[in-house]
Amino acid sequence: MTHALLVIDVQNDFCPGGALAVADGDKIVPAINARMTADTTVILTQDWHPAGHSSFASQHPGKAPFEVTQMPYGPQVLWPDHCVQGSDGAAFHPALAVDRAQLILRKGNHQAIDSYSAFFENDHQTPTGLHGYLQTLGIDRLTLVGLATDFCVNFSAVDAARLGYAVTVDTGLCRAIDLDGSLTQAMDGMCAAGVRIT
Ligand code: VGL
Ligand code: ZN
Repeated sequence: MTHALLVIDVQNDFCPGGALAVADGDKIVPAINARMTADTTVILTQDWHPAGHSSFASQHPGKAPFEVTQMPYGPQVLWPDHCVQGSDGAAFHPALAVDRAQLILRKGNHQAIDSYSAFFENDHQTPTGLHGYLQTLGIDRLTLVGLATDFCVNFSAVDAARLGYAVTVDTGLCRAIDLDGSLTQAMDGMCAAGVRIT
């Protein structure tokens, strides 16, 4: 088996009613479940922050959610508190077929650094371990779906392409935050990295 379906961050906080709700984030769940065919290796990622994480605007006096600040590793969008470890918001959407997953990869668990990508934290250096896992299994083709198109899906897809995987992002099974043109920028970046967009 050389292909895996990588389902990014389909969690309550990214769905309507959640702390960092993505419009229609919940609408993609049935179609994602349908893509988990019997012959597909399914990997889920889960945004998983400690309380008071450095990506939260609440930790930066004078800053509001969705403003950008400078971190030691580069610019960082500041978010509402979201996906706090063990909270309901961090749980997967209740309709997601979690039992089909072979691996659940948690990311963003280090206090001082955010991690959009499933492969590297936002310093683009600290690995999550996913590359080693996929290599060990001989997986070389990835299909990415989930939330949000312009952040965690985008960063994961670009990193995967750079690591040499054949990457497809199925945008019908993704939804975006779209902050100040971030979706257009993400699409351009993914195309430039050689990601196939369907
Ligand atoms: C995400 C912002 C902050 C995502 C995670 O899953 O796209 N976006 N944390
Ligand atoms: Zn996050």
